[in-house]
Amino acid sequence: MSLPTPLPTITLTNPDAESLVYLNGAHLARWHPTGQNDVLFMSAASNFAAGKAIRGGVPIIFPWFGAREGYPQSPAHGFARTMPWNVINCDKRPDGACALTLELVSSNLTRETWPYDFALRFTIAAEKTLTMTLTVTNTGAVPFRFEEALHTYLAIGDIRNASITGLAGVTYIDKVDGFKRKQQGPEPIVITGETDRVYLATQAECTVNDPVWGRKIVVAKENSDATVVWNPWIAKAKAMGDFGDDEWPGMVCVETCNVADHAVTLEPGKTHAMTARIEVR
Ligand code: TA6
Repeated sequence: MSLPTPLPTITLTNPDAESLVYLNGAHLARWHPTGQNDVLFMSAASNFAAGKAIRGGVPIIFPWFGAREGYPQSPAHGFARTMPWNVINCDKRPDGACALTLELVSSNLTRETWPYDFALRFTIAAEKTLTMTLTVTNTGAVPFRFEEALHTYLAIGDIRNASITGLAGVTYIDKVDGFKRKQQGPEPIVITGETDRVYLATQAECTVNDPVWGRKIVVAKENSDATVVWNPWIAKAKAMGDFGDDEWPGMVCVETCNVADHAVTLEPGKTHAMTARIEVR
């Protein structure tokens, strides 16, 4: 699928994969391992405009997740995904692949919304495996508490035939049932309706089993204590203007994050790094 590029973009190409990153939000929009279907879902109805969220790929969520408590006028999922990031470098790694690093630092604009000083760095190495690391540094003089997520949209053949393993027995917040806390059973997760769950106290690797496309997508992580699983299903898909009414069967979000009970408090001068590692088996 070719993506429109009205915004500044960077294409990463190596023998194992091709990827596309928008500087708007440091948004990895495409990761296409050689010989595979695209692994990241992208809505055909997505916006690609400065200051607007992109509906697919890997939105970077910071410094709050979902609605901002006490600030109804704040945009959902923070401001990092809609701001322009700067390219810091593209390091050739020992294995020959390129690791691209982008940065977003606090400014008068961000301080108007969130009164802290920070530096975010996002590093992507997109080859046979996709490795993404989001690093948060407190560059100010006071501690701050933040939520973060790599809100990864995975492309699958059909959600109605897919299942997700790795979260058996884990407690989750069910956002489509009054934010009640429930416990996941031992069986693989199957999606039969709008599903929006924040799994807590889990560092587990998750596997999306996709029999329609005959593949498994494995999402491993470091320094992340929560995982979100989301599919909008029929009604929510229709309600989203930047998401096709018929696109919900072709995607599932498995999000690597620190949110809710696992928001991070960072002391001045300290750094926190969260990594997601995705591969197709
Ligand atoms: O991560 C799942 C979620 O929080 C859902 O509740 C849904 O709102 C989704 O994110 C998309 O959020 P967005 O702000 O991009 O429309």
